[in-house]
Amino acid sequence: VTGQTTGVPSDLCGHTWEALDDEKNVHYKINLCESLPTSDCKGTECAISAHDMKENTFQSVGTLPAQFGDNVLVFNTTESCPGSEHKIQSVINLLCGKSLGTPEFIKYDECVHYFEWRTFPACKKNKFKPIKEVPCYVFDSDYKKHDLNPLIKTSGGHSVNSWDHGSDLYINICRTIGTSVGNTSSCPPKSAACLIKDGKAYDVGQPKSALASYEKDRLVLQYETDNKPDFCNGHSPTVKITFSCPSSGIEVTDPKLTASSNCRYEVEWVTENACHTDYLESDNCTLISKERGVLIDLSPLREKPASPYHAQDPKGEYMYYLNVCDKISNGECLGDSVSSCQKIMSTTLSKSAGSYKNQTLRYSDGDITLTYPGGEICSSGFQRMTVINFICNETAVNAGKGVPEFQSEADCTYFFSWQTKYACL
Ligand code: M6P
Repeated sequence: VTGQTTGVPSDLCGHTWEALDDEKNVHYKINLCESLPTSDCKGTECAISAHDMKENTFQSVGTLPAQFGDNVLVFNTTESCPGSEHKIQSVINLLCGKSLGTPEFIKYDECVHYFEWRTFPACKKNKFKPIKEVPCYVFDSDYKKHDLNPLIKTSGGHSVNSWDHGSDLYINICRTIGTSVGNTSSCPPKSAACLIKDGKAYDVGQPKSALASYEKDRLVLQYETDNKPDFCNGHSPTVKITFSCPSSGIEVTDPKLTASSNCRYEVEWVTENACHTDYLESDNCTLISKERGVLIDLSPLREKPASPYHAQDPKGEYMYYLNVCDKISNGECLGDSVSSCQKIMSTTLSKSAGSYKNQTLRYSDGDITLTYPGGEICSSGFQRMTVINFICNETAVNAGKGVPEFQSEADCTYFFSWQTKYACL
């Protein structure tokens, strides 16, 4: 059975995805378009398997074909749910996201396994569809998730430090550079690695296969292309990017070119983004990591919901109301869990730009960010989202608490910076 026949977005086919219920210790494999090996599914074929890691048992929790409509995928089974009339099922709710993303386990209720997946095929009008993108996360042998989605640029690339001053290498992560602006504006849109040499831009690698891991705390992404620039001595360029999670005492770095003979580029990037996600993220207002010697607590920034912080954009078009790790209720953006509200000054309208329910506090490579997803939907299908970057300032205004400052908007994601003593570690 193929995905095409059921209308499953083809961008999500061709890969076995993984998700984790870390409370119950269940590891899921998900293939929307082709059956998994029977060894994953207790002897039958299935599309979604659940591996109970405590009991070491496997179970089919969904078979093909999926029913697909309104961005919801439903996978049925023929197995009865003990103590009820219905059957074991899985439901995946697709939401518009700016990259391929990853399926996330949400809950298990009455034999139904629920997942949520923020992914570009769920957006309207192909809004964030790249030329090519590959899955950008892995589960390691300890079933810990490593996710490089935060490094993906919607378009453009990261600059690679190189010893060769005559040329500049740019890489996007897991995704093509696309039609971009700035330094990569002359790059071939289908390249994910682009070399600018003597003022000319060359495609030196396109994404083909998913991010992989062959060794603990090291992730590898490989790009290739059929394009053969003259300076490659007859070879087709390849790019191998190795990401490593810094172990104690090792500093994070920018992406660095470590080899480049005959256009075989090797890039090394020591970044905490390569570490497992539970080391980097928290779903509440504190982030404690003994291993890293990190203790972040943003709860002193929380204000009364009726008197939230406010910030205006430089043009004065919008006023934003924000709270930290809590809701706002100042009469704008009605809703019971709005944490970021955008008031449109020329009208009486206001839009929720995100909620503290499902918020993420993340500390990676020195950056503290708080993300509020789940705001009101834009015409692309993307739910407005707020990202606040907290910066250490021991002498911040407002008795050291500081205030949010609006930075920019990119396709219904709103970025703020916030200097505060509570970001000093
Ligand atoms: C409003 C504001 C903007 C946003 C725009 C999106 O004007 O919320 O920040 O970019 O809506 O408009 P649309 O839904 O038409 O894409």
